[in-house]
Amino acid sequence: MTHIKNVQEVDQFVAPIGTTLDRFITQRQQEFPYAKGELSQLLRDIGLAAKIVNLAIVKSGLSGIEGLYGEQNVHGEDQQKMDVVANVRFIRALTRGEEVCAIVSEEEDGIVDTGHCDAKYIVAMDPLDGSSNIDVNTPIGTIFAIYRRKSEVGTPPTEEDVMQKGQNQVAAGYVMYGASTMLVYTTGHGVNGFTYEYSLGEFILSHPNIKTKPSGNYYACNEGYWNDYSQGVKDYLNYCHDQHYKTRYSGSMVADFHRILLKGGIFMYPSTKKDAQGKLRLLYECNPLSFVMEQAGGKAHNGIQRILEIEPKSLHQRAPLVMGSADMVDKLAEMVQKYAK
Ligand code: P6P
Repeated sequence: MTHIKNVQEVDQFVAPIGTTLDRFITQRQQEFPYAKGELSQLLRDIGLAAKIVNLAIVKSGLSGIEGLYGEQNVHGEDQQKMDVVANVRFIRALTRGEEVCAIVSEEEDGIVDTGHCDAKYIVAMDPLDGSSNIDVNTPIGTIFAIYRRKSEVGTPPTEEDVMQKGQNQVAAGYVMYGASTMLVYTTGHGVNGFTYEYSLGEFILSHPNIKTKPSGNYYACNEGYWNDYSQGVKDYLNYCHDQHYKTRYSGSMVADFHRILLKGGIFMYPSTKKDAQGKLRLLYECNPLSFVMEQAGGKAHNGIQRILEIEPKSLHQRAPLVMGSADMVDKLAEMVQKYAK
């Protein structure tokens, strides 16, 4: 048996490419003895849709795809053209992949039945979060949660299939379309990040086993709503000021979340006088990012309980959200609960 000659010597110009998303998924599938490949294929379908949406985003300034679509979504929010494009791209990729029986999307009023009654999985997604930032070239993102259906395979999907607690997620993650495009996800065994290599058209493992810090000095919160926040939240924000923490709030949650995941810190979208349940949606924004944050050693709370324990009552239900470094989330909870007694 001969060995490749001079591997060390030539490594500097034939350095290994690294692990592609596809190879990583296959390797990890072997850790699930009863896995038959459906979840693996579903993750590949998400990777494919992410590449297609990424292509549209990077050309958006030249293709006229920026700006308003001219309609509102179920939340009464003006849809950007890219919201609609991303929504269609992900629904089409997931439907053609045949591993998903139903989809919940921020851009769809009701449950999307893919017609694949034999599929085991449900996807809840925000196809393009923060899309109003696309015209100013701020990073934006796709957020996704994957659940196993509760109803019998072979039957039409039900509302019970999609209205599940976040702790039931089998996988969750996000795609960040930023300076580089990254896919970050968990299947409940840690968090791994992949960077898109355009020349190969592949996501390559770049951030294995991501762990956030127990504490940090970044806080992400829209202090423009100061007058609407509870006294507990105001006390915590004053604490951040006293600690000389740095505010990093872009109006694009995936970008703010990614910083906190890698560097430590806290993200807050609390309840306000106007919106007692805040703005962010439980099923496809709070739950998936909370799952990722907890898997990276952080915490995610609504001021009273873990986000992942909240029992959903409606498809587009909102939840106040605080997530990030465990010590910082605990400190905020302590300050808020002081007023709850
Ligand atoms: P506000 C984007 O619309 C989004 O859902 C999140 O990405 C972001 O963190 C938040 O809303 C920004 O909301 O009220 O601060 O403009």
